[in-house]
Amino acid sequence: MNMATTDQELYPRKILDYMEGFLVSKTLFSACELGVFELLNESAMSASQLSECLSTSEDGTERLLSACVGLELLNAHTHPDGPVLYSNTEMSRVFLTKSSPKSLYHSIEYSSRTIYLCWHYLTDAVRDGKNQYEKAFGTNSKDLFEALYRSEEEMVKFMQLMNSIWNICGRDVITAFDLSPFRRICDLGGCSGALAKQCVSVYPESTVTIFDLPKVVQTSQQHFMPDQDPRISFCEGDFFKDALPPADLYILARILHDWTDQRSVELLIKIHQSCRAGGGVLLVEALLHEDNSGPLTAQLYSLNMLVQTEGRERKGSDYTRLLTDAGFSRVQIHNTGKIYDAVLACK
Ligand code: SAM
Ligand code: ASE
Repeated sequence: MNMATTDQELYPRKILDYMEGFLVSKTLFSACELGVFELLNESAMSASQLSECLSTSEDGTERLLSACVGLELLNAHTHPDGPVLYSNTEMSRVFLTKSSPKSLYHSIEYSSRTIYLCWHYLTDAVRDGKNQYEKAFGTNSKDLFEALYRSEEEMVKFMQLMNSIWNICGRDVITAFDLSPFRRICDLGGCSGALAKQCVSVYPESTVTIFDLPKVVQTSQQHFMPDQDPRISFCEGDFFKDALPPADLYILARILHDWTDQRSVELLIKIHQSCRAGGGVLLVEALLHEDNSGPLTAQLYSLNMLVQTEGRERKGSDYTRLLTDAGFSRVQIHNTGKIYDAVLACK
């Protein structure tokens, strides 16, 4: 037995890291929620100055800041005869401050306030094979999106979560295939419109209709699309019940992973019926490897789909089967190397 193996057995670093991984998440959540990164954007500060501005205990603040330095979320500058001054790292400035165009602040807030609470019931979710809204929030989850949107505030938080990732990896999924032949695009369950914006920026000749539930469309128009882009329009409806707008390409981004195979095929058949010959459907999802060996993010997201939805993350071949069952052909799969991948199929 070599030394490396012996060491691993004596010191189970991975297990210790995993056991306490939630301490890392909670440190990040608290620092964001208290507004640490926001405040440090103005200038470097000492623990005592920060605690004064945030109305927090000096000792607690000092420990939180110190942990953020350990996590490389903050820099600490020591001076021989003054207090330690803390400042944002470049990464914190770009991704953790609210006003940054690439901000993940609202995703972190949703993780902290909703996902973290759902994951308290992960064991129960695995046992029962279904989401745990009833236990976590006391809401009946017969209609999935009624549970997800259990209050106006919760719906806006979910929309902000959906919005933020496309500023970071939207371009990769939209450019995975040449979509320029598809002039009329319909983003089904298009939510806040973040992907639609990416679409018209990459394909300026195209127009995008965002189709979503009425209250989502109204919120999107009011809060997420203040500047009218003539190439982006909205349509209110229920994609399981109502007629779909005519289009050359239908986008389903993070839609099928919410639903069972049966409901997914039901929706894909509806799209196939509304689609013209030569038209297409673009799926945007976090694809699992064919042997289920990874990526870890997709494996963990699939567990999240278990605690939060009726669906799962799937492999490229699973989506190919759903698409062909609904009548689509010429399925192409593109892995982007980031969280979300793209699958294109044609009628
Ligand atoms: N496509 C967006 C994205 O990737 O950021 C949002 C994905 S989100 C997980 C699912 C979206 O589907 C939400 O915007 C939700 O309101 C919408 N949705 C759920 N059920 C729907 C239905 N029956 N009809 C229309 N939209 C629906
Ligand atoms: C959904 C996507 C998400 C439904 C619930 C959700 C996400 C979080 N909660 O369609 C985004 C992906 N992140 C994770 C942790 O799954």
